[in-house]
Amino acid sequence: ATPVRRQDYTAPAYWIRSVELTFDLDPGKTIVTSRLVIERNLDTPPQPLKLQGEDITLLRVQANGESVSFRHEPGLLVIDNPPGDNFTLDIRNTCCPDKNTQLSGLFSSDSGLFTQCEAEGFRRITYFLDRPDVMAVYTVTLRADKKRYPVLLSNGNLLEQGPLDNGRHYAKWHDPFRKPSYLFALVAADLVAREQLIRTRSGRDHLLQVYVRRGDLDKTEHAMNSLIASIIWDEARFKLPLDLERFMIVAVGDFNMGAMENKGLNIFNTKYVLASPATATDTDFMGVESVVGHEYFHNWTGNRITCRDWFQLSLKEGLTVFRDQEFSMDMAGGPSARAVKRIDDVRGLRQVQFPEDAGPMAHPVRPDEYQAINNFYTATVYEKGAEVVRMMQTLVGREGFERGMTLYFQRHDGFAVTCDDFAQAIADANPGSMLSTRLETFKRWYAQAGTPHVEARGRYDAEQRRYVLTLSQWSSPSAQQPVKLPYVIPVVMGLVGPEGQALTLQLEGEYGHSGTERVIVIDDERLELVFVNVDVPPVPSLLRGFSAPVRLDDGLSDADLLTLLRHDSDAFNRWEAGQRLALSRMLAAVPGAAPAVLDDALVDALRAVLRDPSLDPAFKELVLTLPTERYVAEQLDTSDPQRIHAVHQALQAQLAERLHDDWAWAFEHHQVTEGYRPDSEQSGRRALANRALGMLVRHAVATGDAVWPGKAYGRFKEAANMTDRLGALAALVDAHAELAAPALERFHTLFKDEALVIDKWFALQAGAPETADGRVFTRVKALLKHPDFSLKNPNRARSLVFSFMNNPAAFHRSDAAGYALWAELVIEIDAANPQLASRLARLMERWRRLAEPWQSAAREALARVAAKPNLSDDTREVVSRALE
Ligand code: B3K
Ligand code: ZN
Repeated sequence: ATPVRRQDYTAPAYWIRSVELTFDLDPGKTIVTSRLVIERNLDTPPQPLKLQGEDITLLRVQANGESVSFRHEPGLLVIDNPPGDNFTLDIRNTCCPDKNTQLSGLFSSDSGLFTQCEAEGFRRITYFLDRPDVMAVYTVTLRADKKRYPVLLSNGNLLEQGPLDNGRHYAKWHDPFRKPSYLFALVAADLVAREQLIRTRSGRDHLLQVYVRRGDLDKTEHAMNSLIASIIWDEARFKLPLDLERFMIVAVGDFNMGAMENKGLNIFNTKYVLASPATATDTDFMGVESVVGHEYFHNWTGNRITCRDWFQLSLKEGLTVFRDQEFSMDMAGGPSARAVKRIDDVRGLRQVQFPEDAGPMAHPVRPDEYQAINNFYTATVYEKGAEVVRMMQTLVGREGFERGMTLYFQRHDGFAVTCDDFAQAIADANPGSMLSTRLETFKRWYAQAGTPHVEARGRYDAEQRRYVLTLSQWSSPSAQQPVKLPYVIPVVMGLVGPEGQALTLQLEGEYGHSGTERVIVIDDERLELVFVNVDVPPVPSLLRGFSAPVRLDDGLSDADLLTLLRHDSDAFNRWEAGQRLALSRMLAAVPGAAPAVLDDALVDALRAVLRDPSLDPAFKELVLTLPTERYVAEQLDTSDPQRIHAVHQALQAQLAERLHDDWAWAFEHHQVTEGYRPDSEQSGRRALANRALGMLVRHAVATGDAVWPGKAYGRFKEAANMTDRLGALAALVDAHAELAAPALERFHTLFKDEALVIDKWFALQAGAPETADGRVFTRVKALLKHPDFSLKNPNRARSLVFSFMNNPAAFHRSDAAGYALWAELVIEIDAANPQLASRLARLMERWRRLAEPWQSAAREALARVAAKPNLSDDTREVVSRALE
């Protein structure tokens, strides 16, 4: 396929002002009737009307009620001579939900019919100008069998409903807000709803509904609470009210992603709606809260103001991720819980986005070209995009950012705009700020791909009581962008004294500055700062809270890092210091053959954190978690996955052994005995207890002791909630304890009817640490044939296949059997569901970093997939970029 380029954007030749749709719904053949009120865009030269359509069959087309001549081009219905500048177009076509295995457009899932239109799914329903800058008002009539599909939903407000002949019924919906086609949705299914009436600040009443399958109603309370919390939060923080009389969330079991923000009718993967203490973990509860928040926040950032074109995707996604991160932080509570959330987010960013930005799929936050738009729903557009918004907030302050948001809505509400428009609004609301004075430089964050490097070096002059800090930045060139220009990088920093005291930050030439933390801004290749009145040699604590998405080399010694780990007032940097210490041990051990060693200094420091009564359990759990194998691999130019695994395992074993008594203490002292609440306080205790149990069982299995495995089994059996139950099960499975097998069997029997729990059952087994004799791989092969396994359901496919392929030592086998399986599955899945297949394909994109024999074997597997003639554009783009 020829790539689509950002520079080629032109305004649409026609506008569609209103749409009337009628659906005669049937899973085998649905008839769609569409009446479009069309207006020529007089700013463009006269040209044919070209409507997109894909996998649909045209029955009839008329203009102004009369026949009109038309022709087909690939993917298009072309009307060369429309009757004038204003006309109505009537189209009738069919589509087939049952055959729609891509899950884009109108598709069948067990409980009914659902749609997914972002990015280009609407054209799979009917012919349309399927682009986000064409916004219309929709009126939708749904007709379907009443017994099979008792619930008929679309965007907006219900106008009327009633019976029809032959056991059918209908419902008519009207959405008063203009919207692009990607926000259209319908649902026809056998569902029940949890309902809640609320009155918002302005005194308006709203009906909130969460639709699920019969039998799942008891798992909807948390989603409803999260929705209410989101509504309250957006009004309080950004003065953005709910603008709809009715707001619906619908859960569906077959879905390619997490959820979709269709106006007034969010459609969700069941994974992000259903949660009960017995079936969902604390992490699942948090996931529901953040995704419900995310989709709700899109109502303003995405729906009220949408994207001009798909290159601007981060306009809505980066901003909305930022908003959901802020929401989750505010929900989490105090400073420590906020820091835990931030650490989690940064861990994700560095583990997924940084590698993406250094690999063949690297692209700017605002991409310049694509082959398949669905490949650009990436960590760069989402998570790095959110970091760009966060940096804006850091540069203009929280209030300044809120002012900027207000201006953004004043200027652009109801329109389809660009990332430039957003940055301009935030800057204009903050004249004189570093964002406004350096806006063009700042916007390089949108334009340049890759992760910048920042180097920091300090020099202390005891005699002059001065500390000179030099900061410099550089970025590696890439194929598309051989020259990279400097960025605007906000660095939140402090100076920490040897006893841990926070030092006052006074720059040369300043008088009376007394703060101990400030934001310094690097806006060129180099910056030198001179701090005066510094009485002791300081340790710099830079990039606090990870204030910019960069790779920082601060040259700190172990002693410096231990000081930060002990004392830094910034929880993020405290955690980071511990990670850096552990990472350097691993990196030192990887090249050699000698085993990795956890030295006393680090063990003592980790013990001190674990035992510190002033720290939160959730934070302790993060500090005592080693960097992942994947993160270690990313620090190396060439990686040997098996060696990294061996080093990782060796350090884990030492951590288990040397802190044995401390783990036992931690386990005993962090039990939650009161009723289950999925809040940060309780979940922190459960996380630490589970981590401790994992360590204790690991050590016991290694030493042949049966006590802790027995305790874990008992806990697994008696657990009052899924977090504890899965934690105990994971302890047994990860340690390859003998009791793992009976526990897994029991777990399966208990939850055989809970699809989301069975997903966990698969994922746990596929993600366990691999053994020398390849037990995990053998298990995965067997599980692929398990009667409960299916590649058709994306959640299930992800639970087994993606978990396995994200498990480095199990996947990167020296006999290449993991890669052979990868190639086979990518090809098989691609034939049915290209979006899912291309996600799987991407798991191989870092192959050039692998040492031999893995590298050659990976190239061969990629070549095998690339040689397939009928590959989808999605998968083709991924494998060909990987092989370039
Ligand atoms: N906007 C959707 C993602 C659509 C993905 C299409 N391949 C969900 C979200 O980001 O909220
Ligand atoms: Zn989103």
